[in-house]
Amino acid sequence: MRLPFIFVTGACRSALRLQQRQFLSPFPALRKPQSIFALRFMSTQLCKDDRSFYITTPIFYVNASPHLGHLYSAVIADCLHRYKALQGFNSKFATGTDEHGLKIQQAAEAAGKDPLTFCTEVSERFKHLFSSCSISYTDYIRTTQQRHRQAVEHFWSELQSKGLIYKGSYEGWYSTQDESFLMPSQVGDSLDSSGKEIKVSLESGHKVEWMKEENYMFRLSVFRTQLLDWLRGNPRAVQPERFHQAVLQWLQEDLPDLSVSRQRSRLQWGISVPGDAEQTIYVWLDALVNYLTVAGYPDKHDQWWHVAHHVIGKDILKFHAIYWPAFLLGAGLPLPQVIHVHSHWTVEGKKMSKSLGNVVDPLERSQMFTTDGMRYFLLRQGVPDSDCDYTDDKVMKLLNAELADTLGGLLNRCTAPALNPTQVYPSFCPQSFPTEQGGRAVVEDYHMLDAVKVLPAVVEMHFENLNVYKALEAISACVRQTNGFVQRHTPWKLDRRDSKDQRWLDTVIHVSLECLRIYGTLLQPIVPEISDRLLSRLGVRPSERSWAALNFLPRYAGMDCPFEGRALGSDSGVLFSRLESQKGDKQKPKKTKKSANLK
Ligand code: ME8
Repeated sequence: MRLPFIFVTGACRSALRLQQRQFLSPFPALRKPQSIFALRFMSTQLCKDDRSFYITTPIFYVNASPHLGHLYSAVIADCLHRYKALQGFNSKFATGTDEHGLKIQQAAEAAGKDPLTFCTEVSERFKHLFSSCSISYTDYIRTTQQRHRQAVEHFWSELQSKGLIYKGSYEGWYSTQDESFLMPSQVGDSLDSSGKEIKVSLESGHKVEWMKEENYMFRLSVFRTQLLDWLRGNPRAVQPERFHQAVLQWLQEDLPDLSVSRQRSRLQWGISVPGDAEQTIYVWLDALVNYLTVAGYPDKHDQWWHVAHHVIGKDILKFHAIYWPAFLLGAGLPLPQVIHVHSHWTVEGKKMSKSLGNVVDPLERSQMFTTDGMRYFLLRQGVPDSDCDYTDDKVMKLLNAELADTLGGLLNRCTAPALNPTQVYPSFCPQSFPTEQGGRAVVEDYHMLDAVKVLPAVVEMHFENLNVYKALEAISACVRQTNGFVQRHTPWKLDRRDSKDQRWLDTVIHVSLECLRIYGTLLQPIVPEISDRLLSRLGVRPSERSWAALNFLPRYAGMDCPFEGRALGSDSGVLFSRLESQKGDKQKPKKTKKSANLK
C-alpha cells in the first residue's frame, strides 16, 4: 500500500533553540569596579517561540550611485524578510545609507555641494532603486538622522562609562576609500594612474596614507578571547562556513586596540565625540550603530535586538564579525544571531569599478530584464560562497529558459481554454490517480508527487541558510518534473467525450495546478510580481498564500481541496515574456503567443 506522503514540516525549525551564555568582562580595570558587567550573547539559532525577526543590509556609502552589488545585498535581505513574513513572523527589514566620514566629505567637496544636500541626492537614488526593485524594507535609515545621532552618542557614552575608551595616539596606515585602519602586513606597493609609487591595501587595492594623530582608542584587544569563544560556541554565527573560518583565523593574529575617532580639523562631517568637540567619531563605529538605531536603541530595542540578522558582503566581514561584536560586548548587548556573508559579483572576471568603467547599473538592468527577472537572476546565480560573474547574455538565457519557457509554459498549458474550456480548477479523481498504482498514473508521476510534497521543507532549509540558489535549483527541478508529467500524458490528446478520459484529463490538470500553486507560493519571496500573477491566475486568494497554506494535493490524501471547482483568475496574460537580443547586446521583453505550447 502506498501511503500518503509525509510532510516534513520545518525540518530545520525543530533544531532551533535559544541558548544564552554568561560572560564576565575580560577587562578588570573597569572605571566602575562594581559594574563588572555580565556580557551575554545569544546563540545563532532562532528561538522557537519568538515570532519576531530582524534583518538588515549594510548601509551603503553615498559617494557614488548604487551598483549591482548593492542591489544584490538588498534582494537577499528582502527575500529573507518576505519568507519570514510568509511564515507568520513579525519581520523588520532595515536598509539605508552611510553618510558620514572623510570619503563622503571629499565626494561632496568634489561635487561642489554641501555634504547634506549631496547625501540626500544620492540617498534618494538608492531609495528609488529599492522601491523600483520591490525591496520591501520597513525602515530606511540615514546616518545623518537625529535618531541615529542620539543612538551613537548613547552607545559611545556606554563604552566610555565602562572604561573601554581612552585617549591615545594613533600612528599607522589608513585607507579613506575603505575608511579602514591597516596593519603594515596588510599594505603593499603599487603605482597610481600617473605612474607614481603609492601604498595600497592588499585586500581592497585602495590607496592608503600614513596617519598620525591624537584620538580616542577602543580596547579591542581585551575582547579577543571572548570573540573566539563566541565563534567557537556558535559555529553558525557567521555563514557560510568559510567566512566563519576566516574570522577565526584573523583572531589568531594580534588584535590591537582600535582608533575610534578622528581630529575634527581633518574630519568635520560626522558625529562629535560626546564632551569633546575636537574629535569626530570614527565612521565605522557610527555606521554599525545604525542596526541598533533601527531597533529602537537605547530605549526600546529589546524586541528586535535579540533577533538581529545581518546580510553583508565579504568586503566588510572584519567590521561586522570583529569590531561590531566587540563593541556590543563592550556595551553589554547581545550579539547578532547570524551574520550572513555573500561573495561578490564580477564583470568578465574583474572587480566592478568606476575606473574600469565596468559598473553594472542595476536600475537600467531591471528595466531591461524586468524587476522580477533581475531578482530571479541574482538569487538563482548568486552563490554566497564564491564570486559570480555577470553578463547580460547569462541573464537572458536563464530567464528565457526558466521563467518564460518552463514555468510560463506550464501555466499556459494548464490554463489554456483549449484544455480547460470552463476555466475552473478541475476535480481530482482518486481512481485515476490512486495511492496505489493501478490507475492511469505511472511511477514517474508518483516520484513527482514525492518531490513536490517535500519541496517546501527543502526550500525552507535553504532559505534559513540563505542558500537561495539551492532553493531555486530545487524549485526549478520540480517545475521541470511537472512539465514532464504533462508532456507524458498529453492531455490534449484525450477524448473529452469519454467520461474516463475526461476524469483523467481533469486529474492531470488538477495535479499540475496544485504543483503550480506550490511553486507560486514558494517563489513569492523571490519574484513577488510573477508569483502574484501566477497565484491570481489559479484563483488563489491572498489569504491562501502563506507558508501554512502549503498543503500540496490534499485530495490525494483523501482531504478536501478548497480550490476544486473554483473559477480561475481572469488574467490570462503571459507570465514572463521571452527576452530577445537586441543590437548592442541590449535585451528587451518580447510578447509571446499565449498558447505557444499548445498543439
Ligand atoms: O561598505 N558584489 O558601504 P558600500 C556584491 N557603508 N555585493 C557588493 C559588491 C559586489 N561587487 N560591491 C558592494 C560600506 N557590494 C559601508 C557599510 S554597514 C554598517 C556600512 C555590497 O557602499 C556588499 O553588501 O561600500 C558590500 O558589503 C556592500 O555593498 C558595501 O557597500
